[in-house]
Amino acid sequence: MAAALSVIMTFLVLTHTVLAHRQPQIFQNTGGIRGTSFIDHEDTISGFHGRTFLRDNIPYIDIPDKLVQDVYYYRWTSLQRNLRYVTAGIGYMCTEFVHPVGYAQAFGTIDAAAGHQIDEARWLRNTAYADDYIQLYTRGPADPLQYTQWILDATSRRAMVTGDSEFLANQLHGMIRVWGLWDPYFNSTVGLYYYQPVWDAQELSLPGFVADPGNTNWDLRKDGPDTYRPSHNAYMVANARAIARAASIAHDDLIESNFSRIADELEAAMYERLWAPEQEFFLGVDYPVFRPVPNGSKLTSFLPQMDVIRPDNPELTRLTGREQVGLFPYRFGIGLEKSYAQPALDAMFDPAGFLAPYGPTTLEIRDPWFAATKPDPNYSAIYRSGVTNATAEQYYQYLHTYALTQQKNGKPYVAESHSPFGDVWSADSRNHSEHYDHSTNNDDVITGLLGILPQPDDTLHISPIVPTNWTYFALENLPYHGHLVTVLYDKDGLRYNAGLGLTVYVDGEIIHHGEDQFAVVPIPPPVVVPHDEKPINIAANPDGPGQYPTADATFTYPADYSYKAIDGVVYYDQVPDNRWTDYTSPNMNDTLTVHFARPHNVSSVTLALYSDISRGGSVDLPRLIEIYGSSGHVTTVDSSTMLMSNDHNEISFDTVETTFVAVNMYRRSAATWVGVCELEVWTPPPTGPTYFAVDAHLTGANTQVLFDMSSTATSNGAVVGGVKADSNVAFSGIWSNGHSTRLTLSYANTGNTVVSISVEVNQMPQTVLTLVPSKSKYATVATKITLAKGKNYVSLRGGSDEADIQYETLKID
Ligand SMILES: *[C@@H]1O[C@H](CO)[C@@H](O)[C@H](O)[C@H]1NC(C)=O
Ligand SMILES: *[C@@H]1O[C@H](CO)[C@@H](O)[C@H](O)[C@H]1NC(C)=O
Ligand SMILES: *[C@@H]1O[C@H](CO)[C@@H](O)[C@H](O)[C@H]1NC(C)=O
Ligand SMILES: *[C@@H]1O[C@H](CO)[C@@H](O)[C@H](O)[C@H]1NC(C)=O
Ligand SMILES: *[C@@H]1O[C@H](CO)[C@@H](O)[C@H](O)[C@H]1NC(C)=O
Ligand SMILES: *[C@@H]1O[C@H](CO)[C@@H](O)[C@H](O)[C@H]1NC(C)=O
Ligand SMILES: *[C@@H]1O[C@H](CO)[C@@H](O)[C@H](O)[C@H]1NC(C)=O
Ligand SMILES: *[C@@H]1O[C@H](CO)[C@@H](O)[C@H](O)[C@H]1NC(C)=O
Ligand SMILES: CC(=O)N[C@H]1CO[C@H](CO)[C@@H](O)[C@@H]1O
Repeated sequence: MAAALSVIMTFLVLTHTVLAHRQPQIFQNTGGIRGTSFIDHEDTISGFHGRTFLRDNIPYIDIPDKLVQDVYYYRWTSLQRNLRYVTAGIGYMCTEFVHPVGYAQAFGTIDAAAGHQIDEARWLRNTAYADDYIQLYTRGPADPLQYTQWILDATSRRAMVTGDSEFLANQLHGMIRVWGLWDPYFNSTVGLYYYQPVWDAQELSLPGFVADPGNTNWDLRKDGPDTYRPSHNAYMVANARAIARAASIAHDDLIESNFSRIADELEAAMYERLWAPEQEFFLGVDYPVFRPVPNGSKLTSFLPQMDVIRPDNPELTRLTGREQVGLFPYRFGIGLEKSYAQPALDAMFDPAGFLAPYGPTTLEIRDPWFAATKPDPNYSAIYRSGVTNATAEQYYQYLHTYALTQQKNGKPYVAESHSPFGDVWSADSRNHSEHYDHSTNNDDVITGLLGILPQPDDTLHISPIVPTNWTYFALENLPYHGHLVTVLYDKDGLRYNAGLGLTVYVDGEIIHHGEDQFAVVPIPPPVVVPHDEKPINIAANPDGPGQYPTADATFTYPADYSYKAIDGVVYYDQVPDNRWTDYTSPNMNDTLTVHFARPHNVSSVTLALYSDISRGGSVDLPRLIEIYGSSGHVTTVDSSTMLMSNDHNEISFDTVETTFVAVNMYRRSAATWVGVCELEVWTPPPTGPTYFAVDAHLTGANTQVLFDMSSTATSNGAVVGGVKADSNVAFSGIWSNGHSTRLTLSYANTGNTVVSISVEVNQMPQTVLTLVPSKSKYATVATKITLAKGKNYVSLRGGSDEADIQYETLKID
């Protein structure tokens, strides 16, 4: 491959018609940042749908191993399928299953996967994905206690990729709140955390078999007894260190030293209690006691004392048997000394240990309870510690095995779990497991194989772990500290024509050249996109019909669903399904309409157009599209404009004020129909001081948008009504510089009772608003609140079943 350096703008605009083929405005403020194009940016991704996302977001690679490379590109598409736009204000999250499962928490979140997902998403150019997702945990309603997790650690390490350390510092108090939720599962005598293995995302793991050897209690066998686990405790050490780091950036010495001490003590307890010298491994310890078990996020049921092998375990006897979770601590920097790391490494390469054709296994193969589920290699930490005899070839062997595992029918693929010995997924169900997102892969390629070690200061560290016979590799347009970094290694200089050895570019300029594969290079200070300027999608609805925005269509194929066009999920597969189509419609044109609760100023519509015509289906691009709003016809996109199938098409027009956007699509022929995976309407975010209650996320059996012509807050009289005891009117995306401010609620209370409403800021109750009866008029009530720096969640929780309460606006000034 020979390529000349050409400088490209990151916000690639492909056409100058009304169609701008890009995520709207995302990179508007990165001003002047440029990358390189040694790798063919189109060819590499031509086999995938949703190429605009890939082009705008992913770092490209070029390596001698096609299998690892193909899986790398596939994994960006599987991540994309799992990115869900929740609602304006909240922004993005990441699902573990593309169709959220019943046990998922708020908006389909499952915290077990979040650390992996943040580790992957931190390498996307659009920082909104991970910013929003992190804040859904630190400030929003996502549940960080359902499963064990290392979200705080991932948040801290991510800041070393974005260079946005202020964002990390701003999360400090939210991180401490998340930490504190785990207090009930800490035994201070032992100095460790415990949980059931099933909630450590390891159902059917060794403790369950040891506790139920006779297989008489399936739940116990599947879930396992409470156990002090090396995985969970390592996550907590890493989470505590993340808090200490956030505190250090925030110049809060007390919190920093407190959490450094907490981390050190927890780590010391791990060596003392969980390291088994006789088995040379980190092991779990049973903790069979009476304690509440989580049921979803709620502590509702109690697990009886279990009659296990050790009915009570005062001596803290360790399990016999080495599990894969004993390999996890190294990833978090724990056990990186020869006496701990060498035996772990040896076990990974022992055919009776964890080594398998599609390994590592979850339990040693020699163990009588041997069974296997999810792969999760980490080896780079042990390799780099230099305390063992690990080789780059061994690292590569595991990475290649991992890529070999992520296959189905000869193509990259991920489902829930894989057999260690056969080329078969052991958990993979149709319309459910596809593109399962509960593992790290691309972060391993970037930080492990290709050796980018994120740093807190203005340096770039390159330390690849590649086999000695590799003569080339490239990592191109990697976002790092708000710059685009390209790393080329070309032993003989023939592949990239950019010289022999290692060449490093930052924003299109050569900043380093050397023969060695290793480098530490100073780079310019971070460039951070202001968070409060990121556009929002006002069309997304996380709840389905019953709340605004709503979607309807003049015709919908019975197996499709107009709501799918505004569910925030974008992927173009036939199965799992995610679309509206008018397949079988008798009309030559059909109209898909999204209705907002109140008028908005709108200047574009982005359509993720579905087509399966090249996959044997009958849905094709529209021949012509007309857009209508409240004031009539807005624009027409005719055949002179190239529409892209299975991708985003942004249609821009002069701003109109409207309560709906109607998209009238004409079929190309009598034998083809039209389809939309997602209809997005991106607008600038509200900046206050006034926020409309009808824009908030509403929960409660009766809580909904009503139209009250006596309200003048909006021109269509939209207000929130049905505010009852079970209500939560949750405003998100309220921006603040982080200080005390006045909150004024405009409401009507038509009952005779005084009603108290709890005001929660970022999930913490702060104050109470007293809503005195206001007859049929709207009145205001004010209070002082303290907001955090950046985006805030402000919830008005509660109401009254006796009174009729309506909300107009919240004013923050
Ligand atoms: C350290 O932090 C923990 C967790 O937030 C808190 O409970 C404890 O009081 C703090 N200790 C000190 C000395 O500040
Ligand atoms: C969990 O809670 C739900 C609803 O509160 C209840 O229906 C279910 O039985 C509970 N499950 C367990 C295992 O306690
Ligand atoms: C903590 O662990 C010790 C030692 O196993 C045990 O005796 C004690 O009951 C545990 N404490 C709680 C609160 O469970
Ligand atoms: C590393 O040392 C172990 C003994 O701890 C040995 O079994 C193994 O073969 C060595 N590996 C390599 C790659 O030299
Ligand atoms: C796939 O699952 C979704 C949600 O679970 C369901 O609505 C849809 O009908 C299913 N589709 C197929 C093709 O089975
Ligand atoms: C490196 O050597 C291994 C083992 O001999 C071989 O399988 C592989 O193809 C070689 N790779 C390259 C890029 O030459
Ligand atoms: C088809 O387009 C015409 C012209 O814009 C429009 O009046 C009609 O409502 C459309 N039909 C449907 C079913 O959307
Ligand atoms: C739309 O923009 C106009 C002009 O800036 C402004 O007067 C109007 O209030 C805006 N409408 C809405 C709903 O924000
Ligand atoms: C392969 C893998 O999971 N890599 C991780 C290993 O651990 C280091 C930290 O010690 C992480 O940065 C890597 O992402």
